[in-house]
Amino acid sequence: MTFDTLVLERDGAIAAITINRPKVLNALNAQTLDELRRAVLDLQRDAAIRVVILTGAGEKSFVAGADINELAVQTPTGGREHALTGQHVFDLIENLGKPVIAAVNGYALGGGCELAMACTLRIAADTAKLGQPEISLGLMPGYAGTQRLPRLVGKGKAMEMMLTGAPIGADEALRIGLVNRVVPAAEVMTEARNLAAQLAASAPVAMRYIINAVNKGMEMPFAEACQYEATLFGLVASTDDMREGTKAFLEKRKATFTGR
Ligand code: CO8
Repeated sequence: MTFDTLVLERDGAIAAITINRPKVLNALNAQTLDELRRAVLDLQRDAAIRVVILTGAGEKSFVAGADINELAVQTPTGGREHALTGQHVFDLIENLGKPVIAAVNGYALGGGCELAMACTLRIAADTAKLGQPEISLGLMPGYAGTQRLPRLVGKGKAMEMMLTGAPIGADEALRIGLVNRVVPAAEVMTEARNLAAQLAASAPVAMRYIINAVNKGMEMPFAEACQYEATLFGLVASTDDMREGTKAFLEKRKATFTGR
């Protein structure tokens, strides 16, 4: 599988996708979105891959948004289709069934912030700037930012960020829960790889069900979501990894998970 606008690397159980359009600060055009869709589906099918890292090429930017050259000439129907396409790709990332870690190495603006939010976890460089500046272009978020941002940081802060369009720094993003960790810029990939290695050693079926229970459960009434959780718990109780994890604890040794 070849790509023009991103780089896909595999290293054991960890894959890394790098959005690779540094001349435009890794802005997402239609081709990038499509390549991202293909890369993500490929990684979903690859049982050897347990964790994915997503980052941007260069030192300045994760993703500086949707490509404004394309937005400037969009039509109403085209704009709707474009938004739906982006939402579909980001849904695939959110529901990949394996953790996706965003290594936010710089600007995560507009579609870039929305992409980071679709990831399971976010590690930000201390130099990162995150925000939804669409309003300053006479636009609004269209890759589900109006939905994921309030779910992550609460309605009030999300409204403020989207209505003012003002980006926030990494420390503020950490404070409001938009990112999980902040590290010095030079260490963002190391931190992401260390976290990925830790997660890759965990039980993958349990991890898949946790991600699924959180994502699907947040869309359900509480009691229904608890029923759903219990069903997944029943399924996880059928795995070799559950037997190994509990046995290893009782035998005071480290568990070795096989993914079965
Ligand atoms: N699209 C296209 N080109 C871009 C983008 C972008 N989003 N961001 C930066 N670039 C280009 C610049 O035009 C510039 O190109 P050139 O060298 O040819 O002039 C190059 O990247 C470098 O950028 P700057 O010179 O501007 O770099 P600075 O360090 O001065 O500034 C900023 C960096 C602050 C990040 C600045 O580039 C900026 O404000 N970028 C735009 C950020 C933005 O508004 N993003 C949101 C876009 S809208 C969006 O994402 C909507 C998503 C939902 C779409 C739904 C479907 C319809």
